Amino acid sequence: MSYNVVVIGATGAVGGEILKILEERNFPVKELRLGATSRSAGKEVVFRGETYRVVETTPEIFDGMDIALFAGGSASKEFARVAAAKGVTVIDNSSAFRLEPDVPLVVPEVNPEDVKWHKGIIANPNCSTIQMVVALKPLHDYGKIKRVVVSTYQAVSGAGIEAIEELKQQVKAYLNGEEAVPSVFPYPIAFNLIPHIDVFQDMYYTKEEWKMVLETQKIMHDPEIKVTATTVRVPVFRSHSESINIETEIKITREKAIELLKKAPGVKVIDNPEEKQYPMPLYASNQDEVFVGRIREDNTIPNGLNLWVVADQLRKGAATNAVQIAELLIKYGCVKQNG
Ligand code: 2RA
Repeated sequence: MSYNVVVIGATGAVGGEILKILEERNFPVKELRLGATSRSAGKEVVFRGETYRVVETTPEIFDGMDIALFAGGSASKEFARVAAAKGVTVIDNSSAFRLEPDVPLVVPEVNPEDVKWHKGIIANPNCSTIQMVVALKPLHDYGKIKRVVVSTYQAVSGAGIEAIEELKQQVKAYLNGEEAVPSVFPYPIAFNLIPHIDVFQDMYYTKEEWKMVLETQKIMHDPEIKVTATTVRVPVFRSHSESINIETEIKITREKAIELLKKAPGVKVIDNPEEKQYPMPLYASNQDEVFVGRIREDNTIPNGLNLWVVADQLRKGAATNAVQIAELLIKYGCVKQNG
């Protein structure tokens, strides 16, 4: 069986990856439509050797479609409920619906069954949350995590295609002795770090930091897990890294953690200090696994563990996770066919 699929935000960094991944995973696409803002309408995109013209997103684009993949941004608020009302099953990568009680927030390696209770919209979590929960799930199942302290090192592509250009331009400018003028970010990102992602909210934490707290609790079905986050933009093009410290109820040794993580779906352990082997963004890019390394016990508390977690945030942190959700929906028979 194949499905009519519409991708909204098809020309952005995540939209482009969604199309690549639909193609790579041989997703059963019958008809494909591509929507974007009026600024990007008219652009051409090649999918499975055929050229498609991107159109401006309007309510009509959803007519007769079965699955809508929203790459993120303001289109979600404007059109996701419209699409769902037309019987289209929406997978949404924006933050608009993630914490709504009637919207499942799904990471297929962690809470796949949640897709079954969707009411038209399934939310894709934030990139930094996805890679963290994939790594933490097997440890939580074994030792029950009480507290997580996470610091992120987030690539510029998390802020879109313009942010990639901004880093390139600023590196060139800096090396030419010219001024690096910021536009996407509040300060120069080349040769710098910016401890500020998204807007500031309660208690001087940013929205990105609150996402890691609240989304983790929803995905793990555990409002008791305490998470505190510091999210930082770094001058890396692709793949987010995270330094994670956890405290568990039951002690998890380094050896046990490695054993659990090696068996966990979607996880690849790279942890061989003698050979200088650990995950790094350059090597995680364009892959779907969540890479975990630098696994060591925290000797300042009885049951603590430190981890270093790296993943391609455009793929597993966004597009791959969204397409995996679509695959799960099909597997569980949770997609209405309208076409
Ligand atoms: C970022 N978390 O990296 C965002 C993307 N979803 O800015």
